[in-house]
Order: sequence, then structure tokens, then C-alpha cells
Amino acid sequence: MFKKILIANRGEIACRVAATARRLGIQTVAVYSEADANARHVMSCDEAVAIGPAAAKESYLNGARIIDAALATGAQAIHPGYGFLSENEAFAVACAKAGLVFIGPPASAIRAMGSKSAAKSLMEKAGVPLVPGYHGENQDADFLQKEADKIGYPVLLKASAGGGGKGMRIVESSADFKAALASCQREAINSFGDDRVLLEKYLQRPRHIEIQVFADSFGDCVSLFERDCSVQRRHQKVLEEAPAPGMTAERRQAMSDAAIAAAKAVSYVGAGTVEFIANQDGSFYFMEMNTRLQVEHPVTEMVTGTDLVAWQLQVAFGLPLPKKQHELTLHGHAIEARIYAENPEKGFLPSIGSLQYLRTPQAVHFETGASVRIDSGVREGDAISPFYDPMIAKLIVWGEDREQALSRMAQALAEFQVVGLATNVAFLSRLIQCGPFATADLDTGLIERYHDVLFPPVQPAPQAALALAVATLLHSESSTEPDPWAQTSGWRMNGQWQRGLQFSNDAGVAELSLQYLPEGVALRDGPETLSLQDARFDGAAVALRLNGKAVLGSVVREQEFFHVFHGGQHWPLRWRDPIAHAGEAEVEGGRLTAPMPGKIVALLVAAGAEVVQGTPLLIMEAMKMEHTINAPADGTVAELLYAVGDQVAEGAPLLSFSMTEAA
Ligand code: MV4
Repeated sequence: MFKKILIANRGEIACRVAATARRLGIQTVAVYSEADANARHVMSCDEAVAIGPAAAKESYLNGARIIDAALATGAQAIHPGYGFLSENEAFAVACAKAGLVFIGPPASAIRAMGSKSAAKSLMEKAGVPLVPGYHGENQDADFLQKEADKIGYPVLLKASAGGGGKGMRIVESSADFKAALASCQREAINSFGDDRVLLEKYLQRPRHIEIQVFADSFGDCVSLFERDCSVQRRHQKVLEEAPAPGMTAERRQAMSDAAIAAAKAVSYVGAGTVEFIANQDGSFYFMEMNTRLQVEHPVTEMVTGTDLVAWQLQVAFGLPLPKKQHELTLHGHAIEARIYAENPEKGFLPSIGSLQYLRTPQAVHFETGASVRIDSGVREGDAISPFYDPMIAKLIVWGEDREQALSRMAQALAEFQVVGLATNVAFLSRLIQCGPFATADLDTGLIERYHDVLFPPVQPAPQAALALAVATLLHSESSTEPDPWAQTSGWRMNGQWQRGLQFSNDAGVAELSLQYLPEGVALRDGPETLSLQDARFDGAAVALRLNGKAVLGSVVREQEFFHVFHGGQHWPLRWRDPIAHAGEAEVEGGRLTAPMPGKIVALLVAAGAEVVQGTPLLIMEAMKMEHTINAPADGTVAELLYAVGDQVAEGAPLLSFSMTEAA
């Protein structure tokens, strides 16, 4: 076996490859960009080489630098992971020239599958089913229109050089054909520098089903069966599962046979995926072959009990496949969800920032038979930078059947907690629990069709979440005031009994009033009074009793936010801190009111003083700290209502103030 390999990638897949190499006793060399000097993947390897600036073009896509790093460290082989250089024919050739093993397919197979129409012709010859259509060289508009008429509408126009959904046009009728063709050709030349198109029968509500194949250098090729990746958004996979719901043994056999024929037609070696587009009736057609290991490979590993990276290393070293086809069986059901730093409510815009707080569900390595697996390239405190894919982790669960896998996924998502940036966790939760996914009524349009269910309006925070935030706030104040949770009797703040608290989210503001009692606090929420008792804290974890009932959760503070995790949901609650906002106090009926209970320690102006906005007017002491009340606007102090040394209750008017009228 290899003694040392270089991993030409970053993030989750680099960590994934390093873990298998370690298990097999293979030394690993990481490469890293300037943005990744402290990255998790660097720490996962035995050695690391800096390869350039943050921009991928100048680092992870710089094949020459990576080959130099491999040669300099004495690595025998390069694992490209996915993305970056994994399907780069020239890189595969350059590795071989440098005497390094490229852990991937032969360069000729990468090339053969690189062009859509050429690949289709090859597949046609190999007997792999294709969508009825035309993918020849003749690009004459009248000829193409006649071909489209023969196929029957709707017809799909695709850029021959395209991929990932770019340059596609649905044509509903012969009358629309010429205009759609011209538009498709324009996009194709702009995007790919090649205006050739192909025609296909357009499938309504298709599914994306792909077959994992593996071939060795002895001509053996096996199928590790299918994955259903129908749940996508703008051609980005969101959920993947294996096996495909509704798949029959006969259909699986037919798809596997077709995939193996596709691989053999290009003399494939290594891990590959043959993508099919499937009709709801199960009929399927070749779309393309991905000549690399894929992001979603863990679901296949979980249902087949294999380590596909170990297979890649073995095959690349020149060993035969670890298992024969008859030794491969399916066990249970696996689902993967891709957790991203992105904001679903803002069009899935990537969310850049740092993972200030990251808690993931209990996960043990898949080989131990654990049912939850997390593949991630980041840890708490790490940044999600604008330079690379903003994936935080892949969450993969296994169950005896789909139903069990689904409930484990729901549970695991409920335990996935992030503070510091927006994530798609709540969206994924809704997605896996929505009707069509739960009942496996899958197709590639699911997310768009169920938009309303997947984007419900923000709800007001439940009282339990508010209680957790309040308890945490009082606990955090216990460095300056006695902790109400540590008191046994009669505690009150500065002799005051009451205090107002405001927590807001996108659904509105919760106006609470707090009353300190010997046995805890009472929380008034509108007409209701809730008793809040026995709060206990352990890191971010909080336990308390609300009206006698146990409430559990976690609370993380981030500036003015209390991030409450409770009942599997994340409630980011903005606390309107009266101290922080004291200077902005509203002029209520010409009066400034005490933001909190306290004592007047200084009066800085006299009655009748004309002041400008921001002028300090008086100083209060509350919670053993001094708070200055500033003029909220330009105006005149009409009357001072307290003297130095007076106690004031929260909300008490302190002085009357009249704003200068705008000229
Ligand atoms: C199709 C199709 C319907 N009919 N071809 C999109 C990406 C490209 N690789 C192939 N794609 C499609 N080809 C025919 N003849 C619908 C899609 C399609 C799709 C396919 C797989 C996964 C997600 C998709 C989302 C929209 C459209």
C-alpha cells in the first residue's frame, strides 16, 4: 500500500480522506492556502505545505504547485477529493508525468465523459439508454427543428458543452423552436464558447437517480447501487439518500447494468458515478458520468458497509476491488443533508462569518455501526470565508428503514446548533418533514413547488424560550448582583420588585415584566404570570422550571442576541438592553423615564437648561454600575423630578424635557 499520499483539497473531503489514510497507516500531506493555515484539514494530516493565496485559482487549482509539494514531501500519490482538480484531465496527465499516482480514473476516461454530446454517442454505442433526442453534429436550424418535431414537444434544448443546468431551454411547440434555439445558442457561446446544442424529449417531474460504480485495473467493475438525489435547488443537491424510494430489484439491476456498461465503454478505473434522469414510472436515461468520488458518497458507504476512500486507495495502488458484485448487499436506509452557511430567507445567500458556537449531534464513526455520521472540515471558532464553498458539514444518518432514518435525521437536525452565521438547518428540518419528502413523492421540482410550506412566517418565541433567555440574563448579571438562582429568600434588586424586559424577533416584541420573589421570579407576559424557578446552568445548557414544569435548552449570547435552542428550534432573540439604549430613551410625554430600577447619584443639569442631543443629564446607579442618561434630542430640561440619593422605580419619569422644534 502507499506509504504517503498528498491530499489536494481542503475542508470536509480532505478530512475524510485523511481519516481513512490514518486508519490504513498511510502518511498524509495536506496542502493549504493562506486562508487555511489553521484549518481543520491541515491539523488532520501528518505534514502540510502552503501552496498560495486564498483564491482557489492560485492555490487549490494550481496543479504545478501541488505536484511540487507532493514531490518535495515524498508522497507517492495525490488524492484530488472533489471539485478543484478532481476532473481535470491535464492534472491527471501531469501527475503521471511527475511519477505520481493520480487517485482517480485514467485521464482518457475524464476526457471521454467531459463532452456531453461525445459521451452520449459513446453511450449509445454501448447500449446505455438515452433520452430520445438528437445529439449529432448537424446544427442547421431547419434540420434541428425537424428533429424536434420528430421527438415531439415539449423538447429540451441543451448546450452540448454545458452542464449543471446552464444553457437549457424548454420548447413547448414547433412555433417557439427557432427563437428558443437562438437564445440557447447565445447563452451557450457566452458561457462555454461553443454554441452547439443537443435536443432531448423533455421529461416532466423527473427524478435524479445515480449509480455508484467502482472499477479496478483488472477490468472488473461493480455497482454499489443507487442514490436518489432528486431534492435539489438550482442544480445544487440538498438531500441525498440510498436506496432510492420505490426502487425494485429488477430496476436496480437494469440501472446497475447500464452504469457498468457506461464505465466499461470508457475503460474506467476507480470510483465513478453514472447519473440518470428517471421518469415517475421508473424508466431511466443516461445524463452524464461524474469521474470522481462524490460529495454524497457517505450514504452509499452506510448502506453497503464500505469505505469508498479505502477502495480508491487500494485500486489506485493496483490492487483488485475489495469486494465482488455478489458480496455487495444493501442494508437499511441512509440520508444525507448538506448543512450550509447560507440564508434560505434571503435567497440562500452564503453567510460569511465565524462559527462562534457549534454543537453537533452525537456522532460516532460509521464503521462502528453508529447511526449518525458528521463529515465536516470546520470546528467551533472557524471562519466560513468567501473564498470557498460555504458548507459547514454533511449530516448523514442511517436507519433500518427510511422511516427510521427520517426520524433520526429530524432528531439530529434538532441537535445541530450554530451561532455566528445563518444556516439552512431549520430549512432542512422543514424539508425532511414536509409531506412530499416524508412520503417519498420525489422529483427535482420539489423545493420550488413547496415553497410556501418550506418558508413559513417567523413565529413569536414560545414562553419556554423567553424563560430560558430571562434566566440566562439574570444569571449573567450575577457578577454585579446576587444571583436570584442562588438565593434562598427575599432577594430583590436594589429594593425593587419589578423590571421590564423586551425580547424581539421577526414576529414582534415580547414585553415581559419580571417580579423578584423569595422563591425565584415571576414573569408577566401580557395577562399571564409564570413562575420561573430553579434555574441551573452548565456551559450553554440551561434547565429551569416554568410554572413547575421542567424546561431544557441552551442559550448562547452574541452581542444583543440571546440565541435560545429549545425543542429542536433556534430562537434568536434580540434583547433591548435598557442600559445600552439609555441615551436613546424615548421622550414619553415630554419625560425621560428610568430604564431600570436604581438610585440617582448625580444631577448634571439644572431646570431650564438648554442642551443639545447627547448631553449627559443625570447619572443613575443600578446593578452596582453607573448609567448616564443623555438628552435624546436638542431641547430644554423643564423640570427635575428627583434629588440625588432618591430611589427610582423602573419606568419612573426622571425629568421633563421639551424638544426644540425643527426650524
Ligand atoms: C433534463 C430534464 C428534463 N428532461 N432533461 C438539469 C441539469 C442537467 N444535468 C440535466 N438536467 C435536466 N435534464 C430532460 N430531457 C430536467 C433536468 C433537471 C434536473 C435534472 C436533475 C436534477 C435536477 C434537475 C433540476 C431541473 C431540471
